[in-house]
Amino acid sequence: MSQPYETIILDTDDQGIATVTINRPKKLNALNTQVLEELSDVFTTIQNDESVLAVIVTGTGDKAFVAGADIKELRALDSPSGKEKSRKGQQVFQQLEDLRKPVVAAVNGYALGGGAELAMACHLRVAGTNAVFGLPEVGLGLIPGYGGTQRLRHIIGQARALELILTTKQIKAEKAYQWGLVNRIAEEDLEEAARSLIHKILENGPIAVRYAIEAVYQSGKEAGFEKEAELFGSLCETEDFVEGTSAFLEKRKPDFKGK
Ligand code: CO8
Repeated sequence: MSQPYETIILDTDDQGIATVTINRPKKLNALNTQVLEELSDVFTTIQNDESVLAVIVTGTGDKAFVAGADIKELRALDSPSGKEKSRKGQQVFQQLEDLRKPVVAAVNGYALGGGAELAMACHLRVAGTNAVFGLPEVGLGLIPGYGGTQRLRHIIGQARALELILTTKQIKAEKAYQWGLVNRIAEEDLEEAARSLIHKILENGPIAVRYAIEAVYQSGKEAGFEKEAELFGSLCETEDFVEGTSAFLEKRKPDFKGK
């Protein structure tokens, strides 16, 4: 699957892993309106394509994942248009988070502002050794506007989230790993590390993986318990559940069919 986007490269391999590459290397892959529109389209395509089993999000080049929202575009915003742009970006990133296929950010350099927010909207994050995370917005007289105030707090906790947002300090891969912002650091090939994480996930029951993502993202403890029980019950009716438990009892590897 390959689509004619100008600012995105979408490639799907024969194992059903789609790679979404933000492709504006001359501007360090900064997110302008066109990138966001194309991303929205790409995420819809991926959602509707059953042959796509998992997604990697990354940026072109070895310097930046995404260096933020396009500051040149931001400069022209006023109150109504700023709010609208923020809402639009939130929606696009939510489309990504709402994919019920594992989404892994492969962070290949600067992930600043909207770039850090994009990585946070992915389900998991693998950092290259050159990854740098930061939320520079208050230094521009702004705040994170693509969901970052909420997601960062969930991922690393309120105190560390506030420290990053209020000081605008940048952290490298090692610190991001210590703080739980990234799941792994790729000591060698970043793409390979992201793929290996995905392969590990795809060994498991596909419906169970989908439902696990759904349950973890259900907000509110009571609603979360309800969702968990409902999905657990549904899984008990699947062939994968019979296969997974039988394989354990028969001391063999399961052969899941996603049914
Ligand atoms: N926007 C636009 N252009 C950018 C951006 C950006 N975020 N980042 C880099 N560029 C451009 C530069 O202007 C430069 O272009 P040109 O060659 O035409 O002058 C080119 O990319 C290369 O950049 P540098 O020369 O600056 O490269 P350096 O290696 O010297 O520096 C840095 C790399 C440190 C990453 C530096 O480019 C930088 O600090 N970039 C800006 C980072 C930033 O502040 N990002 C946050 C933006 S705000 C944001 O993301 C808000 C999100 C929420 C918005 C919600 C409502 C819309």
